[in-house]
Amino acid sequence: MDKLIITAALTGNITLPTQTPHLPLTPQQIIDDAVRAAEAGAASVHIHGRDPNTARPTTEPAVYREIATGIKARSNVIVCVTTGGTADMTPAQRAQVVPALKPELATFNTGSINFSIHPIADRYKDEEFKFPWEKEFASGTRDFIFRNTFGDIEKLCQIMEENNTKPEFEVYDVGHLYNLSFLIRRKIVKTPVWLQFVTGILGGIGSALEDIMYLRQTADRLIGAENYKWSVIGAGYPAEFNVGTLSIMMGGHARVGMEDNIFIAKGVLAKSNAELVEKIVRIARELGREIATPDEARAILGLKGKDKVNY
Ligand code: KMH
Ligand code: ZN
Repeated sequence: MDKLIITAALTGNITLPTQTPHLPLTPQQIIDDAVRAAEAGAASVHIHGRDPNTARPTTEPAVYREIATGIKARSNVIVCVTTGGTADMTPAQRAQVVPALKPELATFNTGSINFSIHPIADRYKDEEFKFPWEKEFASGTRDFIFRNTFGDIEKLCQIMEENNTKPEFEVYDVGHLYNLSFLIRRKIVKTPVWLQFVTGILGGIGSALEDIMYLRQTADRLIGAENYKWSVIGAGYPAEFNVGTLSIMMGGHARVGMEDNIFIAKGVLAKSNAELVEKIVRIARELGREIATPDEARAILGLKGKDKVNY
């Protein structure tokens, strides 16, 4: 088995500041958390930017540049930028960070789905929200279609290729593997591919053992076991650690972090992203799986290297 690539997803764009006081929000907090997560064992950090004044998710390239530059100055960790954006952003706006930063890795969402966090809005009274935008932001996702049409995907493929950025393909359901296999057959996407199976999102596949097995078997059948590396993102607790453990046992890789889950144990908030990384490292060690350094992860994934980014 390859050494384990741990990704830390530090802040995301669906976790609300109201949900946890430990969510890094400002560029400096995100940089500090990235460095600590890397010291704990993360080979890659997945970053989203937030407006420094309002904490609202943003695709403003200057914010991403500040975060990526700050991380690069202090750590060898791989920086994977999001192209996910939020409900009010067009696919073109979501992609603009790729030509701006030419990162080693960027997320690539492989199909359109309902993507909703509206039940979270119902958990809080109006006066409990920390920021004025949060309630509407969360409840508005009831009608949100996360748009990733074939047209959007083709454009993003071109942008990624032009900037020599490797896509981290986010697969939220089995149909997304069929989308990817179509793109591979049409030679729009080249193998080997790097997949993240995202489970437990309201609108996508669940986090049951059978779901993971089925994603894996379908990827083997459609893409070929030798043509991809895979990781898992189990949204929520305990899914983050349950599907992570399963992936560690099966030879896949694992993502943890407050974008996906805010708990370190049942009802106990994680105090930092590093704490979540430390837990998955402990699980991996118990199961005899070694942890990949950033350079080992670069070799496993075939990345261009951090001397070829534009920040
Ligand atoms: N914005 C969410 C709907 C990614 O980072 O690429 C999904 C998302 C995933 O942001
Ligand atoms: Zn993300």
